[in-house]
Amino acid sequence: MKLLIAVVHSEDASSTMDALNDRGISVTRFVSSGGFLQHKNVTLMSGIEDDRIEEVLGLIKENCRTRSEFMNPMPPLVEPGDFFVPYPVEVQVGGATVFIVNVDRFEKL
Ligand code: 2BA
Repeated sequence: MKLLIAVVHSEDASSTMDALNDRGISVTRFVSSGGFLQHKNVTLMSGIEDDRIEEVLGLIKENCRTRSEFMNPMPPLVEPGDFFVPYPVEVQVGGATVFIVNVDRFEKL
């Protein structure tokens, strides 16, 4: 068994969870946020049999798309008389960031 941890865009989380649940795959959702953009995202956690990993990755890929988001860079220290125009920087986010780790043991007690 593997534990799949996927960080997905908030707008893609429900459709991804629905697609997994429709195939009988259990999934737990955490509200999270990215350290770089400090925007809300969603982390999905799912215990999966090894032979279903590719199916699950396919469903995540189908439901999560890449987006452009903007961040405002921190202003530098400016001297009196200087000025700083904060141009937003475009950043590509997603589709999904996925970690797959081995599970030593899985129990439902
Ligand atoms: P954030 O940390 O808010 O990052 C959002 C996007 O900003 C990233 O998209 C990437 O394009 C860019 N980015 C992140 N850190 C950067 C940096 N130090 N310098 C320049 N650009 C940077 P994604 O790579 O698609 O990541 C989306 C979200 O997935 C991340 O949100 C974070 O919550 C999570 N994530 C990505 N890689 C991760 C990792 N190695 N470990 C844990 N979480 C990760």
